[in-house]
Amino acid sequence: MTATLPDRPAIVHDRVATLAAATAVVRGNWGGAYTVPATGLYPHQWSWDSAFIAIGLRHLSPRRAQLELDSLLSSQWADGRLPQIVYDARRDDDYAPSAAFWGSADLPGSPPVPTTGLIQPPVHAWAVWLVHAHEPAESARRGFLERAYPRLVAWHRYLRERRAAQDGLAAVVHPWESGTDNSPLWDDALARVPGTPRAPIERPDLQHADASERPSNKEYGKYFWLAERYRDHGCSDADPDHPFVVNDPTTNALWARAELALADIAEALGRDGAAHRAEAARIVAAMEALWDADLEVYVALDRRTGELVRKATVGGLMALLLPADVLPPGRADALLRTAQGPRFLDVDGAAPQFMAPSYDATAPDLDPALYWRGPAWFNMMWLLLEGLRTHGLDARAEKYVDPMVEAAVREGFPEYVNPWTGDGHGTRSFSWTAALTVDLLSRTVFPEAPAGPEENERA
Ligand code: 2M8
Repeated sequence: MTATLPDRPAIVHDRVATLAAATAVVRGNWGGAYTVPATGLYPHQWSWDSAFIAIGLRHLSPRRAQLELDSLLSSQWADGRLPQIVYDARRDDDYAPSAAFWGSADLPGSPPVPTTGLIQPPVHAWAVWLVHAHEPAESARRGFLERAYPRLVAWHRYLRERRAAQDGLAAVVHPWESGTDNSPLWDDALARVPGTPRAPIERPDLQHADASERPSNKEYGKYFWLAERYRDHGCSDADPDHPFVVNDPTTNALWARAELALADIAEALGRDGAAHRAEAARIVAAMEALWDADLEVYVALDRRTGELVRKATVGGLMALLLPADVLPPGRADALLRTAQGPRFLDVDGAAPQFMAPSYDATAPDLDPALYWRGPAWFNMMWLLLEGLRTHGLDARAEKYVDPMVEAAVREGFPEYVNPWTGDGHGTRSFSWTAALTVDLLSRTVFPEAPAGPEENERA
């Protein structure tokens, strides 16, 4: 199969070999009940990573995909939150902040396993639905939806009651909660956060990734300070002076998308999905507060100042995951213009990006190699391709698949890449890069993915 990347000669990549290589990475990172994002840099279970990983795993082993999500859902707090990280106690020195830092066992309503108190974007209900819909008989046989549905409802209730009480939009209280950790969207809010935590700032991450590609020590000081503050208030969401409270466009768009998935799940269980569809519509209506009509993208809203953060990021396009009739009139067209324009895919440009940068390609401070400040991420591009498909641009989406997965395999399934050259950055053998490669190839190229040894687990 021939694919082209800008500024590179035609590339020959073998879809069968790419699928096999991606499958090997996903299997290699399996830890028994879930998949670590990367064995060195990220040695625990991460919340939204598990959702993306399950979307790939469903092609390899529906049972394993269910287990991935079941294990995350079983780490739910009494208030419904799904934690950002579920720790593997055996690896507690290998990532910071550690389970010991959070001491979740001492916090009210925490689960029996050690976790952080923070959250990540709510893509889980959609992942549960995609895993179910891939093999409904297997899902029904194991009662997957019956088990997941009440937990997902509780998770969304946590967002609504604890994070969205003020204006109907879910707020993040730490950049880690957004999943887009050091996006330029957080710079202004972080500016008022002290960088002097009590705990020593540990950086085991720098043993696995180049310091120039990770957040700085200055940023880490603020990250630790904010995490301490949230923990010291019992992770209760009741701290009126918490300095970082921001409405994130990615979190809210994915929440609305996940409500539609909850409606599908409810209906598959013979219940009424109408309340979930109404909730999706309510979130979309609340998101009008985040719409920037000049940039034609959703942006962030700093709840402490009431100011919009008027910067275009790939997360601001995620409302494309919602059908046109759920969005305000004309909104899908505006988002598609932005997605395909110079800030992101630049489809009519001289050297179009082969993946959407995480941050506005026309911004003078874009850095194509620096963590969430310009490089392209495979989960965001996968979501954007889903968004194009949602609005009937299947053929356009398909054109990106080969260059994207070719870069993934050539660079050893990197955490992120330069959106113009495809050069890899961050850690390698990164699970969601490999899992989403499996997904893209399995469903668009190989509807019948080669069966692996896990097939035996179906018994
Ligand atoms: C990155 O975030 C973690 C903190 O959660 C980190 O930088 O140490 C982000 O890319 C996040 O989106 C991702 O879930 C996590 C694990 O892959 O890594």
